[in-house]
Amino acid sequence: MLLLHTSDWHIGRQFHGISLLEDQAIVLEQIIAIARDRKVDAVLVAGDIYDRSVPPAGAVALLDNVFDRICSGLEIPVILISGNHDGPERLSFGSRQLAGSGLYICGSLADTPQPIILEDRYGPVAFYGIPYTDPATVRNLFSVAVSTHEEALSFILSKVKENHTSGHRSVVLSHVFLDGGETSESERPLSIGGLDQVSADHFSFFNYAALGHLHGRQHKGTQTIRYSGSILKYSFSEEHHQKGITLVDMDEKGICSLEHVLLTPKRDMRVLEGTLENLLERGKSDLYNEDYLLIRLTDTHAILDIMSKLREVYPNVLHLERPGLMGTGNQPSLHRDHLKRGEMSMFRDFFKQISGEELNPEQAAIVEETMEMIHGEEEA
Ligand SMILES: [Mn+2]
Repeated sequence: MLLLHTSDWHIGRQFHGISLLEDQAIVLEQIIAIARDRKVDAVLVAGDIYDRSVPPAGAVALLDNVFDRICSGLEIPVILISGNHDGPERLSFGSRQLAGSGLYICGSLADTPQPIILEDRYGPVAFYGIPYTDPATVRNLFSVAVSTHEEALSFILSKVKENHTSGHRSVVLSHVFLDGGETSESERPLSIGGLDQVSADHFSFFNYAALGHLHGRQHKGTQTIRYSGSILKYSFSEEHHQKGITLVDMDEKGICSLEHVLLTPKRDMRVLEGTLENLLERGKSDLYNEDYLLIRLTDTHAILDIMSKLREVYPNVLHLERPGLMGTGNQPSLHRDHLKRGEMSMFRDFFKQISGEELNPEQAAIVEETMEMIHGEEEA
């Protein structure tokens, strides 16, 4: 049986005020093509389908189209669980009806986890979709004393294991933070205070664990306890990630061989560093000038209207850092005296850019006097 494992779609996400819907549609189109070309038997989406519990209309329309193309168009079943960004009840709408047409939505936690059974030529494979849940929900639903994610997961999986028909191959979908997992800046913590991590050992019962939550592709414990990673970079900290999906080929005995297939975004996310002059020059011949950029400007003097200058060559500059601004290299100091020393030279730069001339001694004296007056008032 060939499975396509993906997670963390975050459809409808905004990044620095820009909608990523078009970028998401492009990589989802690639996922549909992989499912078709590789003739996969099921598509597994391990949570964070949407970016918010109440997603924008465009995000719902995109997801509806993607599932229609996979389930009806290609006749490939889809199994998905909710993540910590999803609203479980809304995501579950119509799920009992949809299961009949091959769209299996595990949105809310059920009291008895029932497997979804898919068959290949060797027999049945049991899929267990565990929607994201917090300890309080498990405590209330089952009247059981659990206070950490570890205890909650352990309890739920013990029920799964009780219900499992021995001899059946099995796959679990779960949206969790595994102990020692590598994080990025785009995951929202599952809880405050560090009681959100769970041990990878819980999943060794299954032939494959399709995990979601961490946005970097990785595995823990064994190769088959695995995060596929998100479909796009959702923070500049993921600059060096290679986003894609994982193909899982499961044999008669449940042994899995894995393959990572890369997705190609329309616009990549990159960090560029240099002086303004240098970057403007580079931008002219940069084939990927529409990428989403964080720019770290190393110039040490004040420059007017940097963003619009940069956007003439790099239209999607989203964030600007100026580590060299205060003349302290990479460590901008916010010390008050330092700021005072720096602001006179900043003013000289500013004046020169506006008037085209150097500040003369009389003008400089007026500016210095004014600044002292301002700081005197601040300190009074
Ligand atoms: Mn996520």
